[in-house]
Amino acid sequence: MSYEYILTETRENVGLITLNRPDALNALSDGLMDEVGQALTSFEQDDAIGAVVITGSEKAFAAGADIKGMKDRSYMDMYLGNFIGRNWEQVTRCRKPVIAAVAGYALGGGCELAMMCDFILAADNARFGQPEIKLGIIPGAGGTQRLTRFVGKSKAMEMCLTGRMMDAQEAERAGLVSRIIPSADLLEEAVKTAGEIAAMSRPSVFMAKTAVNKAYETTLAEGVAAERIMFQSLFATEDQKEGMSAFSEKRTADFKNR
Ligand code: DAK
Repeated sequence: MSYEYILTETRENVGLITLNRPDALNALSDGLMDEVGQALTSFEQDDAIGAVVITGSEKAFAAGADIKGMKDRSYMDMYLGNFIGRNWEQVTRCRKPVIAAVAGYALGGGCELAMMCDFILAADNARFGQPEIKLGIIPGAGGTQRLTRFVGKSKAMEMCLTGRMMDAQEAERAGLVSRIIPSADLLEEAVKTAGEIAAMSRPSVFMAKTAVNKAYETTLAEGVAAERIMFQSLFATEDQKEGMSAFSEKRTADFKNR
């Protein structure tokens, strides 16, 4: 399938989505987000794909939602039309892990999109921010909520109230990104990491993702209880037998996703 605003590609067991509006620093128009949703759905349905990477360009992951597309909208356009609402949560519905590989600007909706992914790998030139306050609005795709959970109230509040950007080092210290990678190696490292995940037993991957996400949605006791049930259920899989046999026999496990 060919798209107008993104590029897609398959690298062995990894699906790669590259945001591709270079003239607008990958500003996230409705059309672009529709295409991201379609691409995610198609990778989700492809059994050969075990994980997905979303990336942008070296200058910008995405500089936010498309300001020029939003500028003249009325309240009723936004509210009744669910403008830039209908297609934004697709990434959070994906069962397969989605990694954000962020170089350059990840601002506003770009930062929010990265935070919707399962984790963020950052190039050393990455810059994260929620500058909506400078436009007379506030974050609208989860920025005030997810950023606060990642970096805590003080830093999130300062960023949302001033629009100040964080560089990659600060983002790593604050827990927003999992690792910093030299810019030139970012995509290769992200695809390699996604490939490693895709080679694991898929039921374990799905359950690990579900269990970690529970930490955001439940009490500690409920999260631990849910984890226990998932842990026990994995002993019903052939892959658990294979994984533990492979360890005992000093060989690499050959998971069948069964
Ligand atoms: N929208 C549209 N065009 C953009 C853009 C954006 N967000 N960001 C950059 N561009 C365009 C510029 O207008 C320029 O186009 P031309 O003028 O050449 O036609 C081109 O990209 C290059 O940008 P600059 O010339 O500005 O490049 P610089 O290197 O000088 O500056 C910059 C880079 C990233 C610092 C600057 O472009 C900038 O400040 N951009 C805006 C950043 C921003 O304010 N982002 C937040 C946007 S509001 C929701 C979902 C999402 C959202 C809300 C609700 N729901 C689901 C309900 C999100 C809202 C937002 O993200």
